[in-house]
Amino acid sequence: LGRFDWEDAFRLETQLTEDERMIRDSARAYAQEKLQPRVIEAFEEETTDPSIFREMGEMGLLGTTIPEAYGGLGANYVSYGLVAREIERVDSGYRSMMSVQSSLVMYPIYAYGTEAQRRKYLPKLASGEWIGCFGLTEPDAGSDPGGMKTRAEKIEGGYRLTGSKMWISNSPIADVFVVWAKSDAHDGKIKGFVLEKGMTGLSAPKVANKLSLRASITGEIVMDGVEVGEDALLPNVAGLKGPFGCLNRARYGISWGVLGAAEFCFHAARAYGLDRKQFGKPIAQTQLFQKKLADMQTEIALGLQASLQVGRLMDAADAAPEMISIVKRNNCGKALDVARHARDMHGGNGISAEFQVIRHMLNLETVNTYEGTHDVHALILGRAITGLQAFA
Ligand code: TGC
Ligand code: FAD
Repeated sequence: LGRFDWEDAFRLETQLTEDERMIRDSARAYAQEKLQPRVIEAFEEETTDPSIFREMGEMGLLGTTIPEAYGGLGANYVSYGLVAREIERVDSGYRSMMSVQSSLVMYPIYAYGTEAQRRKYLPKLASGEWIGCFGLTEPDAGSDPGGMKTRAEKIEGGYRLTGSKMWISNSPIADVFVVWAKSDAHDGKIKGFVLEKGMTGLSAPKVANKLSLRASITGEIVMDGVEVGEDALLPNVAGLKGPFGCLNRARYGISWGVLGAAEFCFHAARAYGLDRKQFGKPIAQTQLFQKKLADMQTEIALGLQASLQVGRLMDAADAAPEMISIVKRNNCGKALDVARHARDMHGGNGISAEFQVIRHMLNLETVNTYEGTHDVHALILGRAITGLQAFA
């Protein structure tokens, strides 16, 4: 008979290569030693420490999949997922900072940019010297990014960008802005542009008083006739498939990340239940408590196997976006359930910052919404299942 490890039900460990385990272990050590000690205060004070980007850069955690020639690690997508899981075990906001920089800023510059753009931006983004942000969502275009109003108007030698982006991770502290706009020089198609802090007409005010993801700074991007040269255009993609190509990668990373948060909550609930006694016995010795733990373990184990399979297919350049919708949607929804149950299983202590489960629960509300809401991913899958699109 095989042995059973409650922490690793399907032996994920044995399905990873030595390189993948090494990257995972160094991400875990960094997250536990450097991020865990500051997260409770960062969330409480709603502050983001920009030096985290440099620290992550030093550890090789930014642009994990970008080739070494541009400062990345040249690792595979399974490794990227494992990094996301370790960072989000501490906080979804820290994982957000990492995944925006890696999948939404470095990836489009690498995949759609010129050689000059790659050389100019990627090494400094990989080291964390520069902080990046990704502007797709607008006040009136969230789930429907094709409805964006931001325009790039052709001017001599370049473009003039006008419009505003909303709910943008990292934007108030960003040096590099990847923004998406409808370009009149390209038949009104969506094109990507790389803007830089300090450009005339560009500002990024902070969105304050979030009650979720408080350790990750969020802002707007306001473009009031920002003039850029031809060299700001990402030439090698047009249309929504540009931003979606980035989102595929970030959504996949999130599918691993949220399971890190769920594992934290599962482990915390188990430890609490073994320690806390009511009616003369540990609450972990009651049937209801054990059922909740079993549900948590099951969803986490199944989710990890699914993300691993999608990661292996991504590494073989054979993953379909619908597969990513399944794991993004299901793992986020299940992680949120796990966090809500863990909060309940801690009783009154569950609402205290010190026990951390309520922070994960609050964060996961955002993660369930951004990068395509739970329902929007259901509609993407519904379209694939029926051939009928139900968005509009
Ligand atoms: P649709 O007609 O389906 O597609 C338009 C074009 O895009 C192509 N495409 C894809 N390409 C690559 N990967 C994908 N996943 C793709 N999905 C679609 C498609 O082939 C087509 O190409 P072409 O050449 O024919 O033009 O577009 P639609 O307008 O009907 O889209 C509907 C819908 C709902 C699927 C889509 O708009 C959607 O996914 N909405 C959700 C929006 C979203 O995810 N926003 C995320 C913003 S960024 C963010 O949240 C960052 S948070 C990060 C953090 O802090 O961690
Ligand atoms: P809406 O699209 O208005 O949706 C509201 C509700 O309506 C949802 O329940 C949705 O599922 C539902 N709905 C919408 N359309 C349909 C439909 N056709 N059928 C049925 N139900 C529907 N964006 C970026 O570009 N860059 C970032 O870095 C970024 N970071 C973010 C950070 C945070 C903290 C948050 C909260 C958001 C961030 N976003 C970012 C934006 C995020 O991607 C959007 O919030 C998300 O895509 C949803 O858009 P919306 O908020 O406009 O909601």
